[in-house]
Amino acid sequence: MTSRQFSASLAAVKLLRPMLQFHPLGVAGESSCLQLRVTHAMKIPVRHGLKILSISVISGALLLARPVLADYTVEAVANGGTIEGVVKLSGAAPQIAPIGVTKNQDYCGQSIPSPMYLVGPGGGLKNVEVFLKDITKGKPPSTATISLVNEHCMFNPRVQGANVGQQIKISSNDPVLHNTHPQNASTNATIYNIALPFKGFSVTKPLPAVPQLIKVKCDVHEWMHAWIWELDNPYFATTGDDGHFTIKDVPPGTYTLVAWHEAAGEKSTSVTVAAGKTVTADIQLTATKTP
Ligand SMILES: [Cu+2]
Repeated sequence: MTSRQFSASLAAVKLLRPMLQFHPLGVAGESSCLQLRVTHAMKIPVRHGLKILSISVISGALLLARPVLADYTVEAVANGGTIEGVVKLSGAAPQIAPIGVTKNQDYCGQSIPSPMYLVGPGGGLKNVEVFLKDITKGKPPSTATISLVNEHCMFNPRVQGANVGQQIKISSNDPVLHNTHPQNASTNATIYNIALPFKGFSVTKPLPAVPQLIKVKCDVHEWMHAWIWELDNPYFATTGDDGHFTIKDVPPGTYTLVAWHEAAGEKSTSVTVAAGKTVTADIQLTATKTP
């Protein structure tokens, strides 16, 4: 880090200090100067929804045992089935005006196309989170660290799924000050609030111990939003550019499949999975809500 970057960091911290609430469980992972270093063993209490078998924090390295999800049992899935489909909007997508950029216009530009309704050539809707709601056993939960990047004055990805027990790497590819402020989408309770003062800065944090829909905002750029569906089972997928999704290794049975979109709302449907078979579950959402 150069002295100029360091000075910029200090200025950013002073600016954002009133807004920042560093989470007591948080441990910065890759940040180079604002990193919180923990050098002693630390006990973390067991919380509802997640039993952490053992945690040791030694010289800044966080070692986590695999979490045990409260209402989900891991078991081998032999000859599981696949759920796949395409999420579409019924009717044409509403025309949403571009975002008017009000800050850092020299870098962010004057306007940014709205990412709300991204409809592919075949009518598929991007950024829909599709997941099983009531599955209680099956393949192991996801453990990889998920990523949320501040990039071109937007968050990337805009929507993603995750499991309780996963960590999130929050980073910036922009040479402007951002902050990343995840909140419980129902209560607006702050989960943590991370300042990202310069390009290349990153922080890795644990996701909350309780499954929830997380809404992420940047307080510097009010148009920046992202959503993380934190779930207690690994059967989820986010639709891509063509609106398609695939959920694999599902134990045979009948489940509730939920599709959620930030503006088109949520729809549930029943889906029956047979051993070794693929079941198609195409979903239509209605674009009733506009900003
Ligand atoms: Cu920002």
